[in-house]
Amino acid sequence: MSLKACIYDLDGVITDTAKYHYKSWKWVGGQLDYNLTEKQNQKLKGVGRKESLDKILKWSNSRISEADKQHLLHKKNQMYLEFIDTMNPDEVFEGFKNFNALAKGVGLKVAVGSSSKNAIRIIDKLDLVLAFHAIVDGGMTPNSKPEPDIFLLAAEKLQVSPENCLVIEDSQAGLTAAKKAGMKSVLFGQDKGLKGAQIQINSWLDADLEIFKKLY
Ligand code: B16
Ligand code: MG
Repeated sequence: MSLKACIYDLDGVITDTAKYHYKSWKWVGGQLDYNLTEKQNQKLKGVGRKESLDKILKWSNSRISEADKQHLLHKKNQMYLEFIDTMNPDEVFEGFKNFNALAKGVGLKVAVGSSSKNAIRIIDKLDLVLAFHAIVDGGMTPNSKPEPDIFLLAAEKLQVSPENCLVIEDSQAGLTAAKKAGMKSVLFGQDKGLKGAQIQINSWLDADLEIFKKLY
């Protein structure tokens, strides 16, 4: 078996949008008279928008109508997009572009597999639209992470078998999705206690293609 493709998560792996999600979800919490903590926000990483609101409603013991849910989701996204529209290419994590160029240079396919329905807008703000062979976002599959749909569609678009794909992820939802897709994974970032990855790297400056290849 050999490594043929890298599938990158977006939020938390290519750039940091968690801080923008947090500010927007915190506003939603406020509407429910609930103080959402940063620790709870961590648990929303990689989780789809609707599913994230469901978690906040549960944590806050809130019961609201379907119409109010839709209203909060709409407002949250409007607020989030205002932050996204201020983003620029300097917000790409250091070392990512080098790693991606190296991977493509040795013939690997590369894709983004994100739960975010705003993924293409973010990738455009980062000026990375042409950096990938495929982009799969949360609007393209019936199920979001932790289900495997997003990564399986990315592999299909790349025409690479799942067992030859390596997922780079920062969230438990994403690592679980990779495992369910039959793909190996790298945990990106400094979080401890997440399960399912073969190895962990702190940043793109630690990413070593030779070590990734040895996983196969
Ligand atoms: P949106 P990823 C995920 O993106 C985020 O980590 C998660 O916090 C967010 O709720 C989800 O996208 C949905 O995002 O509201 O923009 O559709 O990490 O899978 O790239
Ligand atoms: Mg992520």
